[in-house]
Amino acid sequence: MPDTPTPAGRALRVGVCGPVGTGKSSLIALLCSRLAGSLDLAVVTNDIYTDEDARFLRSAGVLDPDRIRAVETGACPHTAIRDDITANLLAVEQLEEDFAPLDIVLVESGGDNLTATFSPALVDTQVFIIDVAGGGDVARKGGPGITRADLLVVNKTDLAPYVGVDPVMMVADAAAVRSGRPVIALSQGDKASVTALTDWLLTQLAQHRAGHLVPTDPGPMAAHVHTDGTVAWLQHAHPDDADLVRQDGDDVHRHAHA
Ligand SMILES: Nc1nc2c(ncn2[C@@H]2O[C@H](COP(=O)(O)OP(=O)(O)OP(=O)(O)O)[C@@H](O)[C@H]2O)c(=O)[nH]1
Ligand SMILES: [Mg+2]
Repeated sequence: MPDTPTPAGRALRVGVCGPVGTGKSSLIALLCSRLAGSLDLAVVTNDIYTDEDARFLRSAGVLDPDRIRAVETGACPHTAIRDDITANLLAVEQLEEDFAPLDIVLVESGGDNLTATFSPALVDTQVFIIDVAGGGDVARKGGPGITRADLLVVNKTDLAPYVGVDPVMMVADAAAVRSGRPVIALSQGDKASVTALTDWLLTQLAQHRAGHLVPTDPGPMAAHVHTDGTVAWLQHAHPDDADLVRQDGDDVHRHAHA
């Protein structure tokens, strides 16, 4: 892909989050092995107590080790990607400075729970990963990552027969709560699924470069129900705090608070 400057003047920042062990590092290693020959990539990992994920990715040999930086959160993983993103932002910006011009910086969250999502101030687009080994019902449990991440990956589909899960049903369950947002059933060994993943990322990059990618916040909060029965998500507070913008599906409207 040509070295096209982006309107933002920086790399596309991609968040990867999801519960512990669902395959975040493996997905990043996969993307690096597929794309590092044609794109300039870098990675920031988050671990609570160690730099284990960064060491895993360096040892995978998919990227120059200097392009993989670790943030040790020392606290709940979601804090460092959502509430106080300073350490992550500094790591991303340092990589962008050291290896300019980068095409993509991938940020791996520490393994967390179904409520963790990235702040849109840290990443331009985000992937949430669950896996079949976590149980076929996980996709139905909802939460902001499953319902509103830019991409949902249902990983390790090769394990489905061994854990008694129907991956087609799991993807259908996920699709039913995502209002048309994409879902990819992935397995490291399934070429078609890996191509679907890389195609999604390249499309995001093209949109970023064209200035069409608007980071959206999956939101940290649970859905709530309005008196008229519509389900809503809290989007953001306005500076004057007089009212809030809420979003029902894709229909944004104003909503005054007492
Ligand atoms: N069978 C199978 N195993 C996979 C696949 N992807 C990842 N794994 C395995 O799942 C395990 C966890 O993968 P990781 O990539 O370390 O998961 P993670 O989400 O980064 O884990 P944490 O960072 O500790 O939360 C490893 O043993 C991987 O080899 C897959 O597509 N199929
Ligand atoms: Mg990991």
